[in-house]
Amino acid sequence: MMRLTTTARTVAALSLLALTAVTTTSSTVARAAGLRSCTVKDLQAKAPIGMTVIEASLVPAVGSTPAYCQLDATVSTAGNDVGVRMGLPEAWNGKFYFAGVGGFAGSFGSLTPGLDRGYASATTDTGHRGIVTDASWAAGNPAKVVDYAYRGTHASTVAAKALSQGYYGSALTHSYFSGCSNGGRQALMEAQRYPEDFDGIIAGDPALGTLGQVRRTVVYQRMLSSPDRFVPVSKVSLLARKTLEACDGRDGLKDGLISDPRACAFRPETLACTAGNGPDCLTAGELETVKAIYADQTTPSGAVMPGFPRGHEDGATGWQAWLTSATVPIPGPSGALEFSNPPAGFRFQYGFLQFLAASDGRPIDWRTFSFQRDGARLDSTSSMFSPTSPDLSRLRARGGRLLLYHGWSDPGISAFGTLRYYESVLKQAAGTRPNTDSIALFMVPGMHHCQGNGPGPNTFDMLTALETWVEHGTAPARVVAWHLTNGIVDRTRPLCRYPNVAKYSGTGSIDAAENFRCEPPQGATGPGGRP
Ligand SMILES: [Ca+2]
Repeated sequence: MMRLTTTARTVAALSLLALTAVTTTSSTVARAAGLRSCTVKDLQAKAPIGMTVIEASLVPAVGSTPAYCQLDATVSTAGNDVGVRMGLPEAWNGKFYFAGVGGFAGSFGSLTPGLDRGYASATTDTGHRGIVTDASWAAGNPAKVVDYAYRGTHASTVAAKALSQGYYGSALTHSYFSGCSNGGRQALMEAQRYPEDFDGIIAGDPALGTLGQVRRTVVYQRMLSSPDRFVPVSKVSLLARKTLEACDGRDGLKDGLISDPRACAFRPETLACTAGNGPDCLTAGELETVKAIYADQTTPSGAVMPGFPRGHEDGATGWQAWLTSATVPIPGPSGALEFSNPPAGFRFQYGFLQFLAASDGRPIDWRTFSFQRDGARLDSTSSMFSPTSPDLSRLRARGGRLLLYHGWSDPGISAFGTLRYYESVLKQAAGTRPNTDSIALFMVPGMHHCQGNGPGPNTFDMLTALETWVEHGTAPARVVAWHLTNGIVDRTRPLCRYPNVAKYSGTGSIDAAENFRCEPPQGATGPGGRP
């Protein structure tokens, strides 16, 4: 037997390794070039009619995201082309994921949550390009308006599902949608209009369309009618301190969180200045604005536009970002007050009334809008933008699931609106079976608008809860949320399926989820109720 020197053995071993490497590379290349080619030409061959693939490239694995084929495409609708982005992972889990997008859309949602789990993933710009606060694309473009309202999401979903099946040569086992804010609105539109598109749908902090926008208009008309109505950041912080002092313990645990604002009966009038303005009181003008934000507004026909829950008003993602602005409004060219740095809520109501709301296509001036004069102009577009139909019978009939969540302290879209919608669905379904087996709601204490924002545990994984529900029939009862400070988890807490709330067991850290149980709430908190 030939004796190999150390060097020879090393060379032999290296050759074997090299051979293995070549073999592996060859088979990967063969698979990629054959079954799963990521070129425009090969993807186009598998795309459905009406879908045009524009760009495609393989994206290497990075961090928790596996290697995938990314493609951009358009899907034709009547009078418009809708942009679609897809990510098709090499290691596929057999399922489909669609990501919603916020504001007035115009860009793609993140595919990462789907790709990281091996989903064939897709998202749409809803038929136009632009920044999320811009609605000017809608002027003179009724087809783009319909696509933004609901049609673009459906058309993209149908096309992206077909291309995914063609790409993998296999049927999809399950399809899921997840979105927050306008993405939550897209989610509800899918559940109500196209329940065959998804097996499971997550609607987070959903925008509820026309009345939500017009409520903002009504509040800004008052807020910007006089300089003394502006509420500076320092006074928002005062309000947040006082609501917390009054209401933290009302949920049974002094933990810096108002877990159920319906139990918080704090009256801002108790902060009224008695001897001129000062740092620890609210002037009459400031109080007017605070009360308008908390209060329900009502249309002449009696429709309620819910106010905002009390608590956790301050912070960079709180009222100053969405409702009141961080900078003092100043007189514009006409002499009327204008925001130099408008809060997001102002930008959205402005764009909505200017470019989207009127069925006749003419702009509505937010400052002079009146329900008596202009209300009828909103009627025919209202159902197009507003995902408020309580009838989910078609979703129920096919065994579909809708999972809702909403930050109790969301200053952008009132949590009371989502609670009302949830209750309207249960009421509509009363007497049918299954009643509550197709919809679940999780209220998130101390969360501002969508995940990652606000002082409460605000980051959580609803997709796993939804997968378990859809694929194994186990409805979610408890989802653990966590709060991060500088990237470090400093509190975990269960979110409980409504109407249950998280109750401290009485022992152990109040920052650890395992020391909390989900239980029915104590005390009187009626349907959609207020204290
Ligand atoms: Ca508390």
